[in-house]
Amino acid sequence: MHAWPASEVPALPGQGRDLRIHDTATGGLVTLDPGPVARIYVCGITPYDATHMGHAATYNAFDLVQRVWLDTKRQVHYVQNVTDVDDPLLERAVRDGVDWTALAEQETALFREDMTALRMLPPRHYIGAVEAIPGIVPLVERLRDAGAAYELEGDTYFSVEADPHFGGVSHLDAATMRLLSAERGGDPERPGKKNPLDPMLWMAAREGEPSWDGGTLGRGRPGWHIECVAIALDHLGMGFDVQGGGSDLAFPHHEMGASHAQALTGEFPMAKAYVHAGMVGLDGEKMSKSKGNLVFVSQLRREGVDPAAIRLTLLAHHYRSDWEWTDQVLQDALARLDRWRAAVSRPDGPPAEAVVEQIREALADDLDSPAALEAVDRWAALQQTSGGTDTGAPGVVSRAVDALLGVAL
Ligand code: 5CA
Ligand code: ZN
Repeated sequence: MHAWPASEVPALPGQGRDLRIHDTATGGLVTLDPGPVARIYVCGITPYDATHMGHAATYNAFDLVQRVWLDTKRQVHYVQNVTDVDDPLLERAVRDGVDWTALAEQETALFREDMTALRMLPPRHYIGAVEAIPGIVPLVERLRDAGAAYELEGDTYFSVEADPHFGGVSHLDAATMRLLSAERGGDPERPGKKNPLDPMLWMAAREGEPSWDGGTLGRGRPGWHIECVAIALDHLGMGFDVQGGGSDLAFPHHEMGASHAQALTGEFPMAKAYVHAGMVGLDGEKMSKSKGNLVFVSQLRREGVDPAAIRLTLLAHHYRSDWEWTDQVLQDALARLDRWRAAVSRPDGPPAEAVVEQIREALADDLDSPAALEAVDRWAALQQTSGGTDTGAPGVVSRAVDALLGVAL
């Protein structure tokens, strides 16, 4: 699958900083030490509806990770998937009487447009679940042959007991895991499973649903967690730097994925840091496609809202906090964008070095984007009240805001 075009990332004077970030698995901040090529896997969308502000906020967080690494002159090897076959997508297609492949293609195309408009840097590899199937089947066969998977009425399940580190990403108790598993695509109530939490690796073909050749597994389609593991291992290998997603992916998705990978390779851990973004809500509830309480990026763009203001709204919230989308947060961002644009549209101004360093410092400190915005606010306020004589300073600030925050002034 193709990704979307990259906006240019201006080079900045001075030195980038190494990223310290919160890792769900250890429950604390870790300073990442990637080699010259940093490796990151970010879980992509299930394309049955348009990109909403929750998705955008999560992708914004991982875009910042990329930008901090690029600023340290590293290359970034970024992989993202598209869950282009799964229950919610098939259910929506049936509900709306449309072809599921057409729905997936249409929503993926819209996602690319939204990401481009928001200046999110594209992944190097953008891989659909369907195109990953030939790589998924042998992994499931290997797990089964190693005794880490078993068959139940034609379906193949992963045995969570196969991974001694199971539970090490989310650290949840069994009752909570069971509850979340039922809410998030699992089937803990199904009789005959070895452990109620065991997730499906390969689902035997169902009447009226698409299916693919599964070798010795029989025709069927892949489970959700093995999809991301197959794509991540294929393009990044074990021990990559960050696996990212929203906090609703910590369990079961990232927990199960880590277990699949660890059982497959005998290595630990799959990712050096598991990074999770907070949930964006609307009217007191998590924004979600299934609840339908959504503010879409594409809708705001159609209404003529500057994508830079949408991006500033996301940046005004710390990525780990849960927050509410309101008209006010967007209005605040629009006003900030006006102030910043006015401040950089002069030939000279207050010195820019300090503000560049403050943005760098804030982002390197667990992606503290609100602190980064405040640093630019202070510079813009100074420009407005007393100005300055540094020729070219506005250009430097403008390039820093672009390179580190993805906002074009
Ligand atoms: N395809 C899978 C991941 S492999 C999936 O979860 N797709 S999704 O479309 O449901 O979500 C895409 C990303 O957006 C995930 O990282 C998810 O955690 C995040 N996300 C979904 N809803 C919200 C929300 N309300 N706030 C913040 N992030 C969200
Ligand atoms: Zn995923």
